[in-house]
Amino acid sequence: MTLLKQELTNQIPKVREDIKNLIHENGESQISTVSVAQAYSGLRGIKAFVCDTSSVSPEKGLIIRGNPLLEITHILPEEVFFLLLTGRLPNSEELTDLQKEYSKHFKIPDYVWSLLETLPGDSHPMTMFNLGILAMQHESVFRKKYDEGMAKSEYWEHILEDGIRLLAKLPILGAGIYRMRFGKGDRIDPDPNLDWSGNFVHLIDIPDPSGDFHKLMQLYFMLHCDHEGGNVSAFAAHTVASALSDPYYAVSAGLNGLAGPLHGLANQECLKFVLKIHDHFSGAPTSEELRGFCWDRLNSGRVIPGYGHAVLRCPDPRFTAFINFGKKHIHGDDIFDIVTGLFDIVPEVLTEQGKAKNPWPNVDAASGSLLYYYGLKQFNYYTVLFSISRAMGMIAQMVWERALGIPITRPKSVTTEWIKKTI
Ligand code: HAX
Repeated sequence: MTLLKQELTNQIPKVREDIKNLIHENGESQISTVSVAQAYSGLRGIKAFVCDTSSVSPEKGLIIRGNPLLEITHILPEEVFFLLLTGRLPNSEELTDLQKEYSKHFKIPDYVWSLLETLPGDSHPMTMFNLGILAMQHESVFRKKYDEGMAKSEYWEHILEDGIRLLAKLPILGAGIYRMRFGKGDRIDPDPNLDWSGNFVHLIDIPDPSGDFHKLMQLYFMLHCDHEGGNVSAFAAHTVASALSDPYYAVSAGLNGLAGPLHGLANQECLKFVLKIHDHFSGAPTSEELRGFCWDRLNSGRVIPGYGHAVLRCPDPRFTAFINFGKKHIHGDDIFDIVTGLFDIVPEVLTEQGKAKNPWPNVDAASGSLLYYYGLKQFNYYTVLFSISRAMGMIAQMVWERALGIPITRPKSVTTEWIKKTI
């Protein structure tokens, strides 16, 4: 048994008991109401289910198990996964134990690569990535145990087992897709002595003499890990997993939502937008030129990618973390300068336009410029990186949902006629 599983085995009975008592004593207390406008507005702001892995404060952004994001940007993705699941950071023995467990499950079945090779050469990397995950559903331990008749109390253990096996493979799957899709030659074998992000850097084989690209990927994979439960990808994964579909089905479903331009695909759209500005002005424009470019975009009826958010009402701390990294490591780069220039202009422009409730940048506004700087220039690949990381949050949420016996998701929809009669 991994030390991570041991820790959860200790915690779960206490949390089960605590929640049982909470429901027993306060089960009828109201925590939210729903207005007619909300029913027509993507359920915005309705507090209707629980996610303890992380929370998002409109004024402070992402808080992971009580830790404001900017206070833990130094931790490894492996550490953040342990934190999401258990509420505390692993000690060095627990960290090594988890990394060792990952290294046992690096192998991606050959049929996955064969399947991906049959796709059209210009397939979107997210399609390839999600298909790869779905194909590996064949390997699900949860599914096999369910078919054998496992007890409900054991569900979480096999969700965790599938989750760890899947997480072990994701940087390898992602890097293999990068090499296949962009003609980078044969796949490279993973190295069990490298950390999760280090293996990714090793496998895509972008030269990294300073080690800064490795540091960027550690930060990148850490920052994107989770964003509470109500965003499109987490909620989709939560819903699918609630039907007892295994983590391969549920993560793939969630990531199909992440592939939308209003969600995770915004990082690709954002760099596209920045490169367009660069081409248009043959370099970094002046503030006035940038302002005019943003207004032209808005006046053509399009959103400014990387800005706005359904919950946040402040600059996203994930954006701040990336900008801090860029300011430390990148000097005299037009693309990064355009990104910082946009931060000076866009909030003002969006506020003047008066539509967006949050004029501030989100996570996707800065990440692409850093990847581009280090030589990862194929921007239609960027959402795959987001996905490799976000799977951690989805899996951590799923483990707890099954541990707590949360039933199948089934909110009630109503008809417009019903609303008119009822109000
Ligand atoms: N540029 C232009 N207009 C914007 C805008 C932006 N960046 N953000 C919001 N608006 C507009 C909306 O399109 C909406 O217009 P309509 O009334 O004409 O429909 C209006 O402002 C009100 O929207 P809102 O309530 O502020 O925002 P929503 O909660 O509906 O949507 C979005 C949140 C993130 C989808 C939105 O801000 C957006 O489209 N942003 C650009 C795309 C983007 O960066 N997405 C990534 C978000 C972070 C994420 O999930 N990453 O994975």
